[in-house]
Amino acid sequence: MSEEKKENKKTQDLASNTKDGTGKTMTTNQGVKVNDTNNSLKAGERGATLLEDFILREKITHFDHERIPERIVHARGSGAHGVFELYESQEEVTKAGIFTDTTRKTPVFVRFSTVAGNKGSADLARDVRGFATKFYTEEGIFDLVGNNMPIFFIQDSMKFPDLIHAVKPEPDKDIPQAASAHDTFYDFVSRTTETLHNHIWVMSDRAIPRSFRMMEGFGIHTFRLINAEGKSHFVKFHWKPLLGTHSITWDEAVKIHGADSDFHRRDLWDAIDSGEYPEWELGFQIIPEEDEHKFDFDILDPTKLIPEEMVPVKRVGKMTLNRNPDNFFAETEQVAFHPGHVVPGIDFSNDPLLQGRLFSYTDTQLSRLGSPNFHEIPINRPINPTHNNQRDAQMRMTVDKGKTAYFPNSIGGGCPHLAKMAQGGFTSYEERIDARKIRARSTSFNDHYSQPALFYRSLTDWEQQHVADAYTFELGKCTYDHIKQRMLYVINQIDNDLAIKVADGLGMQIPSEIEQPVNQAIGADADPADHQPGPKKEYLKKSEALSLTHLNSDSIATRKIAFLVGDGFDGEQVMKMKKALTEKNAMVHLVATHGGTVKCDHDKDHKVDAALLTTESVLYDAVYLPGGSKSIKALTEAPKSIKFINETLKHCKAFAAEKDTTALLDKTAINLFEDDAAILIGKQPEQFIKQIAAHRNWVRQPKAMSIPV
Ligand code: HDE
Repeated sequence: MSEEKKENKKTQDLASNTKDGTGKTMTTNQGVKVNDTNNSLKAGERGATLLEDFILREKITHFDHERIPERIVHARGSGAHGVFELYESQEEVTKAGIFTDTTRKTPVFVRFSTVAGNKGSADLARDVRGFATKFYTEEGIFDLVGNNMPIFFIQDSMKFPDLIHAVKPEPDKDIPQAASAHDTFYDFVSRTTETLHNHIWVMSDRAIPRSFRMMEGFGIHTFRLINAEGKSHFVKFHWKPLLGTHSITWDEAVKIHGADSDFHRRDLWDAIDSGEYPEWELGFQIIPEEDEHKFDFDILDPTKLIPEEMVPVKRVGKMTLNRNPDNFFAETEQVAFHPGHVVPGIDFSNDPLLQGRLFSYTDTQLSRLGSPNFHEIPINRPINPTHNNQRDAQMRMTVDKGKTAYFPNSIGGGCPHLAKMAQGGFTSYEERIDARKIRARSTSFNDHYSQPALFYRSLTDWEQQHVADAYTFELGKCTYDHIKQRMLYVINQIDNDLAIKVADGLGMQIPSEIEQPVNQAIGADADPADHQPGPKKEYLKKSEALSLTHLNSDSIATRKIAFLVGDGFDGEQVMKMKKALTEKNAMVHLVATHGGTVKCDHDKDHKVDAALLTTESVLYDAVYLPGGSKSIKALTEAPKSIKFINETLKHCKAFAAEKDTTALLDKTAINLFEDDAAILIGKQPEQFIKQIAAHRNWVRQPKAMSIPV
């Protein structure tokens, strides 16, 4: 491990609990050396097993209890360690040490996740991705528990169980797994119009990212930052990936499900393992208190984003993920995040979704991790010392000395003592409140259509097409016509062109009116008329930052490129292209007509990374076809190679081939495309590199859709 990683205070802290059995003798949990772990103790060689066998009992008992309940949402995930470094002090807005002290390297642990599927589901489900970061700061834990989309489905925590019950598998048959394309979800969405903004993001390519490393992250809620003078500013947190934002097509997602259901988890692990550390910059959108009511929407409403054109994102520091966990269960599974874990300098707003979350996250750990002592689990404990009068409970690890577990006390010298605010004691922001206790939704939250419409308008043509296709797919899986009709009605309120495309795809008409009010998520005594979505406003024509094309990167680092070869491939061409790509830190795989080794035209053996039979084009970012007549002949006789190339073309990826490859290319769909910037025949590696960095040539899409693979 590098010196830098060893210096990470959380890594040092975890070391006291890390065990390595290499070179050690096996013992029982009680420390007794084990002589035989293969045979139970029996009454005679062929006799019954004896209850006395404490070695067998311990081994089986531990195994029987290995599982803990999976997370009720975000069950499937992947984690990594890293570090956060601040660019310059943000003391004008916050007194938090991580945001004022530029000399610190704050340890972090991040967990990415899908939301709806269970722990064993596939990575490429169309879904929101969780993006949860635990900062182990000198002043305690700060958790930024966000998602890869800047808004949420609902406005009040009270609706969360309804939302999740609607999207999870239908309770009678427990189907479908990790999929929102079913009746109960759309029954709920079409009646709860506040969901429409997050929902349209889920219909977009944001919901099928190429990699966790290529997604943005958002804290969603408006939080507060508090400076040393006690002044508060509202803030929205953003993570911006330095690799840019990239997605894949739905057709690829469906195929990746079968080809590698661990695609995202493997991608994160492999990148960190090979030293290609993913990086994100942390951004603040700062809103002065006095501007709270300046917007056309309520900044406490978590279904609204603040367009970056209205309040720019200031990048304040960088997070680098540089170490894979040693143990998935101990770290990634047992890590417990909580949006209520804040440190002095950070505080909450009255966002009613955030307020409910502040209850939920400790509560859920009590059933998932089994005890209020979950903060003592190594991955969860802070790097600064903790002292208080909380005591006992299941699995208590700390041995608290002394007679007193109460405050105030004189016997214990009044300890542990309190910290004044000036000494770093946490004090809640003294917000002025003058209100009636009321169970209601603010009418300032009533605009349900303006921002979904802004999002759709801000997308490129091809992104819009993907959204229309996604709605058509999802609603096509619903069985009740009245649900589809309500959905068409509300989509039409967002955007008429979009609704027409979806209606055409479904073979249905857009209803001009529906029998009940659209929004039914109201109290029994409320007047429905007061809670219908307000008129669509257009306070911004477009927000460039909402399109995936907004964050670009020239880097091809960690992109996976397949070199398609058979015996007799042109070794010099392959060496030249491989050198050019790997110098830019791309990963090259020789994909051959068979496994083992494959010969180049100089009769030299090269290790095959994957046989055509065992891999799929969807696992790669681009494909290169070198020459060599024998190799091309072998590939021509392997039908999978034609499918491989056709899929690469269909998914709008960069494809480079040498000139003497026409015997194979003529059997593919390549002749459909003339002057395609990302289809390069006999061109230099530099041009290929440029196209790989661009990720996709989406202008190819309309024609590419006609390739029948
Ligand atoms: Fe969560 N959420 N959530 N959530 N959430 C959980 O906590 C909950 C919400 C998010 O990798 C659970 O430890 C409620 C918004 C992430 O371990 C649970 C409400 C956002 C993760 C829970 C929300 C999130 C969770 C399940 C509405 C984005 C995974 C296991 C009031 C800002 C963290 C657990 C990880 C996990 C409750 C809404 C993000 C049950 C009640 C909004 C990334 O406590």
